[in-house]
Amino acid sequence: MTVTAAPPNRRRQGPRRKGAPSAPGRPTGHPLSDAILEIAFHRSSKVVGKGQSSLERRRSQARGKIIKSAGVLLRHLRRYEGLVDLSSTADPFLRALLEDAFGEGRVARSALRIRRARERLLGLRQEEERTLPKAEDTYALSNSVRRFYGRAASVLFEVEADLVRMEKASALLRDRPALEGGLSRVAVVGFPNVGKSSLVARLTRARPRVASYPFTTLAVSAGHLELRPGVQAPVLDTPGLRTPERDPKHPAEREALLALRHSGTVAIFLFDPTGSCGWTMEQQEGLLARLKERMPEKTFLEVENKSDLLRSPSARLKISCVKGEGLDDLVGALKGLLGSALPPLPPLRE
Ligand SMILES: Nc1nc2c(ncn2[C@@H]2O[C@H](COP(=O)(O)OP(=O)(O)OP(=O)(O)O)[C@@H](O)[C@H]2O)c(=O)[nH]1
Ligand SMILES: [Mg+2]
Repeated sequence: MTVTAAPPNRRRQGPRRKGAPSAPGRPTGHPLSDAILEIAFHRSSKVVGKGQSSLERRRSQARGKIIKSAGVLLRHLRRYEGLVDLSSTADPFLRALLEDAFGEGRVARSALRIRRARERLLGLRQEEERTLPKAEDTYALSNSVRRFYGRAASVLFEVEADLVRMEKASALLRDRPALEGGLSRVAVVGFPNVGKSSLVARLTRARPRVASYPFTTLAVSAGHLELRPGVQAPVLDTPGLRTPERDPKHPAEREALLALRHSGTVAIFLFDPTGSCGWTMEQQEGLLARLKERMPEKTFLEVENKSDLLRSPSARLKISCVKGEGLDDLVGALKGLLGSALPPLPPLRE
């Protein structure tokens, strides 16, 4: 659908037409497109024409306005299109997070629609540029500019939802860590409130929020543990997990599952045997058993936290994040398990 938008000096030209970019501050169904159009039209309103005669100056000005506004619009669309890295080299966890939040392929389709909108804009610009030399008077010239503005506005309005989606997708990923590390990426998982963030703070320089209530952590973050000089493993702090089912209701739990699925071969499953987290050992063991069933390729390093309060008779590693006990043993065990995921040591010099 093509609509006609008013040129930037529309206030002098009477009431705003249907579909035209709105006055600033006026709520519309396409605030992002409006904002971009506003910038483009404002910039193009500054264009002055050159030429011997008045008609030639108006012709050059009309051409300049179309080229300037198209340039601004194309730049903005290109920026939105590239807001999120959707290439096959993008982190699989981040891609899975986007699929979970927006639906399969939705963000990629939005990027594609924005690219098509750019192509359409380019086509419209060329079309209008071709008509300018044929314009015989200033009326025809301003008509040409107005037609371009209107068509450009229609193109942007059509991708408004896609622009919004790209912005939301980029905001979702903004706080997420750039997760390198591939196979050596270690996710710390467990029920809420068992001390996962406390452990990540102990093992790395990261300082995630720690508090005595469940779901303090709502998004994955990462710190780095030095395994040997120059080799670091990203350690992922994850939100608490209460169910291993594919589709938990809480988005933070889904994120924890995705982080686990897309982390390396070794994960730490953290228990709180004191029950002060709010869940019993039976419940925690049940969760671990289901996770093992669902992800048989993973090795879960089973660790009991809060040993300053309770040391159970189990054979599991015992740590206290509050006292800093047992952490060396934990790091030693991690290094052993991660051995094959690490790059080989450089050969010794003779
Ligand atoms: N006594 C004792 N308390 C601990 C220990 N580790 C953590 N805590 C406490 O347990 C509570 C939860 O710690 P967090 O590190 O926030 O737990 P979490 O697993 O990250 O919690 P969520 O982010 O909500 O899933 C806090 O009050 C911590 O101080 C420990 O070794 N001993
Ligand atoms: Mg936490």
